[in-house]
Amino acid sequence: MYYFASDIHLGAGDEASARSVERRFVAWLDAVSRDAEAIFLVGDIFDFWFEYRRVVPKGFVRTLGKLAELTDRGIRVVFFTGNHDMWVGDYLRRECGVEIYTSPQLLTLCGQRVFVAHGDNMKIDDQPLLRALNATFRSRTLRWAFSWFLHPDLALKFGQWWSGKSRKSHNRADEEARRNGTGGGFDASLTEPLIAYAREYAATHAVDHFVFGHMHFPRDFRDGSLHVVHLGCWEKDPAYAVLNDRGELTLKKLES
Ligand SMILES: [Mn+2]
Repeated sequence: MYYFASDIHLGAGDEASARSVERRFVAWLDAVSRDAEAIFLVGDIFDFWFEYRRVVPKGFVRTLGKLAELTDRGIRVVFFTGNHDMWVGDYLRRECGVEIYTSPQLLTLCGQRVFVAHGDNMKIDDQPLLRALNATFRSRTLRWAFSWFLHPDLALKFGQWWSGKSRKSHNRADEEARRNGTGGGFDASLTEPLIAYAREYAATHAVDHFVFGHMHFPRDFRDGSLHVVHLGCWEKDPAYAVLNDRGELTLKKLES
């Protein structure tokens, strides 16, 4: 069996809620490890991660320990970077044994062609500000400057503030929209650009399933031969996907 989860946003919110999300995630890792050949973590596992050559962020010990235990047992853990944790270095690979991808991948699993991507930086041609921000955050020079000239406490403080700010503004938009009865800020329409991306990609490539994170809205979309699964955000709508030996990919919600 192959499992997929994204947007755990470990470390987000106050200490108590961050800890409860982490416990839940670790319990899930434990549960699926019984029959998992591989576990795919599809981005934004950490709400903020920035790694120096010899310094990593405090916290997350339950998660890191569990990941190390799983890979020691021979279970593959594949980590895709998201927009909140794109700045991983070699620590997770060396210490926890995870494989790291920084770009979308088309994989063959159980005889199925599965396209896996976090989903940020796709279909954003009409959003120049977001494109500029993405380019800035992906800049190697900036990352290098950050890690040589910025004290880790300051870098982490800035990063946590930035991550919290973007999450809060999303949540606020969501609440306002719900109050005004105009639907949620997080709703199915958010997933449309990635479905459009998948449709275009599938026109020129053989793909059986697409798996995306990022949109914080769990959705299992089928249209003819197009199958797109959007994973949920664990703070709000914890969900995961599983690919079984018959090649069927299913979205499952976690009971709260
Ligand atoms: Mn996210």
